[in-house]
Amino acid sequence: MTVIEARLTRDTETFGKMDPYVKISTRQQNFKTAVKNGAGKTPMWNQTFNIDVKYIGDDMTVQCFDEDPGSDDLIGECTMKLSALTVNGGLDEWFGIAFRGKASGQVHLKAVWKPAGAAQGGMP
Ligand SMILES: [Ca+2]
Repeated sequence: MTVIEARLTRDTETFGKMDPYVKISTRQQNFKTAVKNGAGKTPMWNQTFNIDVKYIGDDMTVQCFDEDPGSDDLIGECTMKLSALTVNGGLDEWFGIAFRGKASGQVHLKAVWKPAGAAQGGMP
């Protein structure tokens, strides 16, 4: 799956521009993109990760953070089923993210689904 870019509407910086990165979490794996220093509300990553899909009923969480000295600020997040990556051979979509129930931007994800003799289990 490739984390392409984001358009953020929430700004966690009072001064200067945000330093965004994306964290992808599944039950088995965690991935993090590079930090785009000073990219503000329109970061581009174009970074690809291999997500090992064991159970397509599992959730995947996409979180966008602003790196800060000390603790990073969460800009927004969304959760989807891993099955979303496997439908029609993949996806190329913008996913809305939210912070405390309020829309805070969109993250552009692209995924190509390659079955690797994957188990078909895990469906509810
Ligand atoms: Ca920052």
